[in-house]
Amino acid sequence: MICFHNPQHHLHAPQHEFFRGERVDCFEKPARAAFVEQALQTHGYVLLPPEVDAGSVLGKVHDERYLRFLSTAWQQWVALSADNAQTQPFPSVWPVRTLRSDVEPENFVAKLGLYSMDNGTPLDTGTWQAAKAGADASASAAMRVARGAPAAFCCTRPPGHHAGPDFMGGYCFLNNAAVAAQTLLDQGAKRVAILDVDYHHGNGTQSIFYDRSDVLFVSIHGDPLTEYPFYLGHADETGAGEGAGYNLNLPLRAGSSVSAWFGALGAACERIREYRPDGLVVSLGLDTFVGDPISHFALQTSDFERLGASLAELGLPTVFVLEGGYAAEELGLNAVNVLRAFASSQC
Ligand code: Q9C
Ligand code: ZN
Repeated sequence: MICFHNPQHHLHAPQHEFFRGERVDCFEKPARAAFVEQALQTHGYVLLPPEVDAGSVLGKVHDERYLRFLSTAWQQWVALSADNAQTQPFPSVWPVRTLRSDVEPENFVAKLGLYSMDNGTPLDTGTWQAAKAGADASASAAMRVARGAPAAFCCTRPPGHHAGPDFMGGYCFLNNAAVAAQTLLDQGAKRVAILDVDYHHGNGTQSIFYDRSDVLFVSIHGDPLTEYPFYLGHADETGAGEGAGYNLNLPLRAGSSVSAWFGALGAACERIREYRPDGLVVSLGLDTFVGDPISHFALQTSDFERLGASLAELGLPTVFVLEGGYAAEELGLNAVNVLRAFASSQC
């Protein structure tokens, strides 16, 4: 399988995040991608650097105002004080209900709140460079599939599926899966399905395509009643306007069994078949793994082979995009197991 990687991912390496009120080391760290790259190479995969500029596609899935902010945020932060180069900015105020989000404030932290859904997504000096190169890698994988490759994998971080049209959150800045789907459409696909198997609901991806029928979004995730992102991902979110009927959420309670998870995967695949898409984008979060430190499903390393084989049965040109997964050392084999089982079952 064709694999793209993100040669700039290490430029996003924030020091800490907040967890239960305490500063802790970031779960979303460079070692994650390094372990996946290493496992891919061990299994004979070649890692290609990005070969497409995602710039124009990014403008179709994110708001211009947000992209302008994100691409200059670190410079804005450091311009406030030279010491800021050693300090991570965090938002502390948000435009919740009744407050205005149409006027961009001049205060930097207020801007950061306007463009963030949480305080768990720290910016670093190279966040934009890393996120943009990741979007380029995702567009590159989609472009290869659009040109006839049966499948491609984008090995990148930071992840993307929590990033919405105009906000970052959940360690995500640019929505790589949305970039892949939009690339397939721009290259001639009429319908694209996105299947999000990350433990957390892909709220950003859902929001980007919620009122569109050319992208079907299907997600299996921890029930937002108790799991991040909390405020989206319920079963009654089925799409709006043109997009009515083209969004399917399959929430499972935290602690659900492996057999319940594969039951949901069966329902997801059935809906995707019915949609008859020209291509599939898989938001490949690996935080469904039993050993994940922040998630509560129980997939074993061998279950990722079963996932890959099930996806191959759809018989669709497929772009895999890495999302979450925080048991860093195990990510490599879990990712490789999905890809190898997919490739060996694909007919
Ligand atoms: N502050 C992805 O898997 N909250 N994002 C964790 C620590 C956010 C996970 C709690 C979890 C986001 C792409
Ligand atoms: Zn996740």
